[in-house]
This record gives sequence, structure tokens and C-alpha cells, in this order.
Amino acid sequence: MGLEALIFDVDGTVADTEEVHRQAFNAAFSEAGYPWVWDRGRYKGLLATAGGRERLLRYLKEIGFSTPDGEDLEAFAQRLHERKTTLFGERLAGGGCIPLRPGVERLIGEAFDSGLRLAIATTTSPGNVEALFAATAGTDVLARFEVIGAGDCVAHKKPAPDIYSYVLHALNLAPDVCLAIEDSANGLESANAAGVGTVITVATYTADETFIGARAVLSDLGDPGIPFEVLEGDVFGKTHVDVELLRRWHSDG
Ligand code: XBP
Ligand code: MG
Repeated sequence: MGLEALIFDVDGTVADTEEVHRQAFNAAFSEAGYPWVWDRGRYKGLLATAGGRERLLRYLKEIGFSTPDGEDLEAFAQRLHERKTTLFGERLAGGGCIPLRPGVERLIGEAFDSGLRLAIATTTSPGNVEALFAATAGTDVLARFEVIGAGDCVAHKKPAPDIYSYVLHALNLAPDVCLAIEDSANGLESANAAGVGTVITVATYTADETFIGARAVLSDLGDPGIPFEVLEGDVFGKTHVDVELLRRWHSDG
């Protein structure tokens, strides 16, 4: 059976967004009058928990925070996270904030033109996905994705397989005719647990993670004349990811 669909993660994979997420969290904290500042080191540790709301809740528990008026901690985290989402969207819409990663727009176009079906499997919210594309490649590029699996449409976020299972179900495809592109160990675990073979393009916050079971680990997707760096795996003589290489990884998997 040949390759039929390509599934993209968003944060770290389509764009290196985590710094913008981190800044939006800090802005939400400061605006609400809390002294919390997540520096890069702290954020790196917190990223082990996928999902911004879950990450914030974990932090609040770690620091032993109690809400001033006895509000439920989860409700508090949800409210503060909603504000962070608004601030994140405003930062993206502000422009000049964050480009798509090398080769992403090209590969979306090539995959679409060659008849591969496209989907997204992400932990972040549908609104954030739209804001990212609106600020970069445009929503017409996002419209090429047949399925957008995002945020709270599943009960358990990555590394659980739920989001990939959701996307496979929506595509009505078996996992063995799909390939995923991810940037993190959490994402790899999620895709593999759903049976989807995965290629990693490492991002700022994930470069030192361990990627057991990935088809290949690359610096990025590369572009013609701007080769990727191969960190692990076989790229069959290629210097950038194209549909032929995706098919090769798929048939050899
Ligand atoms: C990325 C995440 C996201 C972002 C924040 O994981 O964990 O939660 O950090 O987004 P992945 P929200 O790339 O594996 O999907 O605050 O909107 O949750
Ligand atoms: Mg990611």
C-alpha cells in the first residue's frame, strides 16, 4: 500500500512557535498581576507537559499556588490560559513575529499537488493554527488541509495517541498509509502509538531530545539548494524532503 496522507504537527514543526507561546504566558502572568516569569530553562522543563493549559496547571501545583478567592485551580488555569491564547494570537497578528520553518510551505504545496491528503495533529487550539497560517503562508494554504485535529477535540494530549487516532478516523485511513512530521519526543510517541511512521525536524526546544523509532531525524525539511542536516536515519541521497523521499521512507518503514 502506498503513502496516502501526510500529517503535520504545528508547534515546533510548521513554525518554531514555542518562544512566542512562552512570551504570551509571561505577558498573561504579568498583566494579571502575578510575579511568575518562565525563563527559557524553566519553559524547557515545563514543555514535557503538552498543552498550555495543562502546563500551566502543572506549574501552579508545583509552586503550591492557591487561588485568592477559593476558585477551582483548573478553572483559574483555564481562564489565565485563555488570556494567554489571545495574547499569542495578537503577537502573531502583529506580524514579523515568526516565519514558517524551511521547506514547510513548499512541501505542503508539493504534497497537495501530488495528490497526498493533508492533515494536522496538534496540541494547540484550532484558533492558534489559524492565526499562525493567517500571519504566514495564508489561510488558503491552511485550506489544503482536509482534517485539523487540534487542542481539546481529544481527551488526552500528546504523548497519548488520541490526536493521531482522531485524525486517522476523520481521514478514514489506516495508520500504515500515513506519515507524520513532528519535532518532539512527545509528538513522536503520540504518532507512533497510533501506528503512524514519523520523521522529526528538530526545533529550538527539542533539539536535545531522544527520538527512538523515528524514520529520520533532520535539522529541518530543507529546500532545493539549502540542504537539511541529517542527524539520524537514511535520506537516500536526498538533500531536502520531497514527496519522493516521503514515499521512500514510507515504503521502507
Ligand atoms: C505543543 C504544545 C502546545 C504549545 C502551547 O505540542 O505543547 O501546547 O506549547 O499551545 P505539539 P497551547 O507541538 O506536540 O502539539 O497553549 O495553545 O496549548
Ligand atoms: Mg510540536
